[in-house]
Amino acid sequence: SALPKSPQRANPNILITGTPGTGKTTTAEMVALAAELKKITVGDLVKERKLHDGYNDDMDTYWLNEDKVVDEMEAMMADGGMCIDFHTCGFFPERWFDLVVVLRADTKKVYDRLEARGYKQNKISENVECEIMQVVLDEAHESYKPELILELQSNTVEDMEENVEKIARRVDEFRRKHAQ
Ligand code: DAT
Repeated sequence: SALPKSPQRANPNILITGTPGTGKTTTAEMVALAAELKKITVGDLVKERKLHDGYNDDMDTYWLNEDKVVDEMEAMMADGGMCIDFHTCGFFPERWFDLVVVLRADTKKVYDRLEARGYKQNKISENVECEIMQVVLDEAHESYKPELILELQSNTVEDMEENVEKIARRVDEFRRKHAQ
């Protein structure tokens, strides 16, 4: 099987990453339901528990405090069974994850989804460029072993359904492999 052995947990931890607008939150919700995992949207956690160093008005986003995020999440990740989503992935400890999904979408899809979300023009442009330059995919490859990474297209509802099935199968595979 493609998943490496992590004998310390019976349930896998999954990271769903990608440029904003690629469908992380929606996909993570569906995966959590389909595979009975607990979901954390890291962006919400950052806001709720103030794991940031204030607000960046230019970019309409919080200045992430990576150390605070890792400290806060360490205990949550220890037992496995978590499905988390975030738009950046390089600062998480590699040992946390059994699967790292990088969602990709066409430029126009990213643009339209972020415009519909009411993002400012500079924030839309930055994210569209990030997707074109495959910044998150490169970051994933710098931070995680290749066999952990699954790059998936997320342009249509059919893509999303297929992606959820694919990820749920990997969860099943992991559970079978790590069953006592
Ligand atoms: P993210 O968490 O990556 O920012 P999201 O899950 O909030 O993305 O999705 C942004 C919007 O785009 C939301 O209205 C759902 C829609 N969307 C995402 N992925 C899609 C897909 N594969 N097909 C159709 N719509 C999608």
